[in-house]
Amino acid sequence: MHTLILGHAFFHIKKFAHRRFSFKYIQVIMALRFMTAEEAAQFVKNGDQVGFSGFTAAGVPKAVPSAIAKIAEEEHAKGRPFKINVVTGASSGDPLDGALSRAKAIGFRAPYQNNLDIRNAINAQEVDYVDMHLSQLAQEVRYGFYGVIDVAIVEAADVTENGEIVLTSGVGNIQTYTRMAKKVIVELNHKHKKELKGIHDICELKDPPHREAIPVFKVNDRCGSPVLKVDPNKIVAVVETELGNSMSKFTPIDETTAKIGQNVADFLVSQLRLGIIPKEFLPLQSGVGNVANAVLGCLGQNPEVPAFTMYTEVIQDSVVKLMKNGRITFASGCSLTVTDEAMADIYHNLPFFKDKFVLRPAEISNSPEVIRRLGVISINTALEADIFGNVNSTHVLGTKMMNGIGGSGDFTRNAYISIFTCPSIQKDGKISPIVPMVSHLDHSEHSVNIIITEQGIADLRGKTPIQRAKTIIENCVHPDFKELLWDYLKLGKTAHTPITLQAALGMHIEFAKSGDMRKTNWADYIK
Ligand code: 0RQ
Repeated sequence: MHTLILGHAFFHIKKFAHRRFSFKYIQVIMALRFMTAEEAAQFVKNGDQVGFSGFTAAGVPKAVPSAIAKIAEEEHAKGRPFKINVVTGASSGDPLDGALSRAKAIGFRAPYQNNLDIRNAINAQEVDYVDMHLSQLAQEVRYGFYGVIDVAIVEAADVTENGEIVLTSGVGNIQTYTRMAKKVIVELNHKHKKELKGIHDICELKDPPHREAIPVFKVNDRCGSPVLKVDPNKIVAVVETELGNSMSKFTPIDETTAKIGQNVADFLVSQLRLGIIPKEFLPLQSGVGNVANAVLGCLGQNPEVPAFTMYTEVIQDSVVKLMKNGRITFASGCSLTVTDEAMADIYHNLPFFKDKFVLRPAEISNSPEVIRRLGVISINTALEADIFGNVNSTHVLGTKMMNGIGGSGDFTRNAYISIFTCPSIQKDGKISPIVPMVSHLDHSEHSVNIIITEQGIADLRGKTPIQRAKTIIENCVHPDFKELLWDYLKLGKTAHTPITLQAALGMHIEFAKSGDMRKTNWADYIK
């Protein structure tokens, strides 16, 4: 069945001789196809569509993508084309998006990225980027919207001869990529322990007309298997690594972020007091970054808030901390996007953490069905929001792709209460993220319930467009921009949504012209 590469097997057994191997394990090692990342990368050909495991930098293969990038550079130096299509769970890390885009080796990319090099290539139209809801890619690949998966590359903490794989710290869409792929490459990462087995819940949805309900009724319900099952005949290579995720540390929380975090926590407590949020509380989803950390920190400290759960996509360091002091009782996600220190802490206290986390495929962690059923409260960050409650999460000044919509749409559209946060000013006060009309639309007024800046809270529920505009300007806009936005509102003729077409993007036009939205003069637009 398998080609036995004995030389490599013995080399690797020697290299990792400090580990205690059972006879069975050695048998498995010898049965599998061990080779170097460079050798494994040869299985990937120009024009292939490659599906990678993981979500954010967590659980993403590292050695083989970098080796593919080297092949691309060599091919380009010889004047030959070499590009692949890259599909993942979400963003990846520098060894994947960074290395491959620097090598000009990515033709097509979906569904999300947050890496400077690939962002520049996307905005230069060198990479075809499809920015999409993270819950949808696996099923759309299955529907055949994106053609075949030639190779799937999966990071594993353990692999058996039967093709049972224990994933590492992120899942993504690998259940679909490995099942559909013609070839599978395993990166066996010894940074992770096979004792992680049990933390994952791997299942794949059936497609219509056979789709069934997802039996997740509580955040900790399981509906799949602790291991990823792969046809062992498709495993063409196993590459051993010891590479960490190199997750960047968070910058210290500044005054603005702390105030936003406090405002979100105060709002949630107000809803708890009113009985809108039940006394047991509801599961939270929070995006990545400092605001999420600040919100969780404030909620964690508030004695009025009971110990709570998370139904989210990315589990960050702050969750690990709050779990240790009993403030978070369970977290369901798609990845442990934690620093190396937090990961080491999880491994050190694995028996404590193991029944408090579950890592699921993105189509389950971000499932609209489950999010709606559980009553998840979503908290995400806006690049800009308009006075009527529409939100832009993705495009700087309407044109340049920042990261992508990620899971923010999956959660916002289906949340019990959807919250967006942003600071009231950007770029030394020259930009107001609250504008008359968003320059790109990701989340519409129909899905956005609450907008929060460090200035205050705008509750948009049950309000008409004009009432929403007044609440947002009054409560969320920075004092430097309040008068400008009140004046804009006065320009509007009586209508359900009183926009003034010729001025609606005036603040963006002014920024493009002078570099400062504060200089906007409405008279320039309504001559
Ligand atoms: O510019 O980089 O030059 O300093 O944009 O802004 O305030 O640092 O934003 O890092 O919190 O990210 C929406 C992008 C916010 C993120 C977004 C400029 C600003 C700065 C970045 P510099 P900040 P953050 C969970 C759910 C979509 C995906 C998502 C995101 C830079 O949260 O990608 O929610 N969300 N996923 O100065 C012009 C404006 C601007 C602006 C900010 N209005 N106009 N420039 N900037 N606002 C995660 C996953 O899905 C995995």
